[in-house]
Amino acid sequence: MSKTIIVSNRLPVKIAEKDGEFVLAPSEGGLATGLGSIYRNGNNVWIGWPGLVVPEQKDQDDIRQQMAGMNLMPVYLEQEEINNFYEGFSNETLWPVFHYMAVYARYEQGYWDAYYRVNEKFRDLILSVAEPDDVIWIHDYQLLLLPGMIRQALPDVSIGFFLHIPFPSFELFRLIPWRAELLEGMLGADLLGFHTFDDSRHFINAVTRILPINASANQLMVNDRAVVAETFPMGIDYDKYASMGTDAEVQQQLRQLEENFHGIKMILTIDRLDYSKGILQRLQAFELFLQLYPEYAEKVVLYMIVVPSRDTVPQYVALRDEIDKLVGGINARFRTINWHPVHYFYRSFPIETLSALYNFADICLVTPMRDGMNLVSKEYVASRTQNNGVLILSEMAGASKELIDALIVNPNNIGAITRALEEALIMPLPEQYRRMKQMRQVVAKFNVNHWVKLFMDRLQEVKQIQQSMLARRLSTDMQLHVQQAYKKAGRRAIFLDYDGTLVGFNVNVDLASPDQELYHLLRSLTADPSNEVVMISGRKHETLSEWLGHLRLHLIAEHGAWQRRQGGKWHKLPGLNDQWKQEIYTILDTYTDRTPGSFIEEKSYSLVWHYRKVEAGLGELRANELVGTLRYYTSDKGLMVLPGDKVIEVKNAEINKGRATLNWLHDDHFDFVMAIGDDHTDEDIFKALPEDAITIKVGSQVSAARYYLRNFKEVRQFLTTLV
Ligand code: GDG
Repeated sequence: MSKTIIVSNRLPVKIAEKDGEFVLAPSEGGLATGLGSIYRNGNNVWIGWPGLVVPEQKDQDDIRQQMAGMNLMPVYLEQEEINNFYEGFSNETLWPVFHYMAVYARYEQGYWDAYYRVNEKFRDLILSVAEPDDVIWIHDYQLLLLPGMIRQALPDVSIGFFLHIPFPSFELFRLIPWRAELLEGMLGADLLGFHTFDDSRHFINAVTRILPINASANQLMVNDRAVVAETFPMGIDYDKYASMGTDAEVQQQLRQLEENFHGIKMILTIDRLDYSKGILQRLQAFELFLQLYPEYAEKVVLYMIVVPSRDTVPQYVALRDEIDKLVGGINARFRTINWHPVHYFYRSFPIETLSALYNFADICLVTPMRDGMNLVSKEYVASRTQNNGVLILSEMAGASKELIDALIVNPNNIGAITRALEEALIMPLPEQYRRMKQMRQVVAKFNVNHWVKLFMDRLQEVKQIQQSMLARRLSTDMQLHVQQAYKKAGRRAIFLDYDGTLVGFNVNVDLASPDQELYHLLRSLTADPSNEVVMISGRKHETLSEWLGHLRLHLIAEHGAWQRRQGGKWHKLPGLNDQWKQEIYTILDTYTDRTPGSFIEEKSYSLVWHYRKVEAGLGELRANELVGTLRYYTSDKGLMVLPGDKVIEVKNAEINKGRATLNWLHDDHFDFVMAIGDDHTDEDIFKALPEDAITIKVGSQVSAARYYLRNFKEVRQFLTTLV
């Protein structure tokens, strides 16, 4: 039976050493809860680092054995690996760049080497237990190379990947010297999950800019494998936070808080120590607030928990010192005999304490500079079962895309945070109820179990898409069938598209003339008297004459506007008009003027706007705009707008490769009909031909064709096997 393997840098476990013995206890993080329903079942397992260095072999064995009973498997790391892989590449290279703090990033070859080696270490342990029909779900930025490494060893295994931190814009990501390797690693997965739409968009953008890979919407084709990048905003264990308020221990702590802070409004903030969390800016905002609104003296406190983290990294040490200084400064400046404004704790607390604080605090202030999601904001919302309380939330946190009823602020705007604090403090109860109720509904519905289910279901769907694509691939076996049918047939009609089908994509349209190999292939194909080979292209008839006119080929040009039987003259489709061209030309011309690198190609019955030489991104943007404009102007003129590979073509609606194909076949009988093409316009041929025809799409996108081949090289190879 297939199993599920969860992989993350840290295992969901706490290990304490007591009298030389290791005591293991499950840790209660959100991810552990959400995935608990998975990894604890049957043969399933969670693989990761246990969180401490265990030098002795016998201790390693002891922990491994204890973990086996908990469905956990440890990857042991040495101190050097923790320094370079974890604190180094993960936290001093990837973390700052992915959180838009590129000035903090260090690009050290030694860090990268360790990152690579540790990813290999994870791979080896996974491969020792994984089987081809297992599902592997890998988490987070410490393991970006792992999907690719596993894919190499197990080409068909199902791999999901989820990134818990933001994926930065291409302009940031490209700074990393190993950017291509990182993307290739990630693309080993079948499904890549991100917290927000922007993250997945940035990822797709980085892939298409850095690697020779095309995307269609959120699907990327990686060597024939469809890889999907999608948004799965992570949720929390809603029920746990919603019900914890009634826990005896929490109640006890709540009473204590009520006693200590009677008549005082509490502003709560909870973060791991990190420069991405905006802790300094938040303190500055609170200081400004106390200065601007002196009437709140003795009436409000900032209750700030900072959980120690990464305190061997220099920036974190510096940050901690600065927080100390700022807190000290504010308290010294504003405190009275009965009151000091900032209650600051640099330590972690049991979850009961957090729950009591979530229940007690009037305001939760969450202002990260960047945050993948931010679970604290959701935990506060889930805890507010009375629907009162106000959440102030940074627009840079992934959570702000869902919790739109929070007071949303730009964390760099100290003035705005200050105003939001005042707004929160005076917000009428009905308004608090309205906002909190909406947010609680969101957090309740999109909880962590929902998140896990959505991701796992989607991963399964992606696998199915891949399998159905695979079934269409014209494999060597299938080719054999086609060869047999070809041999048996007495009369054959073969329709071949030109660009993208017989030759590759060329930035210069005029440079795509046939090479010697292609001439040779076409000559052999047409030498067989049983073959009628039709070159059916969108190119101008003059071009086809010049390149191919001397061969024993039938030619159809401009998608069917012109036809020439072998040895005969060119005929154009009767009744076509080209009066429309002038007006449309003017529109295309304005786009050409605005878009450096674009140009217009004029054919007898069509106009083509080319943008293959335009800056990546700009071309697509203008093309989208242009299609919109053209649809409006062409709707009443009997014209069609066809977006293609870096082109947009406008032509008479009567012209269509499918119709041209049927016309050509009219009144004739063939016992073997085959068509090969790569773009939109070839779909008309595939649809027009009878079901028993051999239709082959070049490229594995969705198509009406029965089979597909990967590229023009495969087409040439395949045709060669026929002759
Ligand atoms: C990364 C991304 C993304 C905090 N203090 C204590 C404590 N906590 C718990 C909170 C919360 C968790 O830690 C913090 O989660 P965040 O989401 O706020 O931040 P990161 O740790 O940076 O997490 C983040 C997340 O991954 C999930 O994808 O949201 O954007 O950076 O659950 O309650 N727990 C206990 N004591 C504490 O003192 N027990």
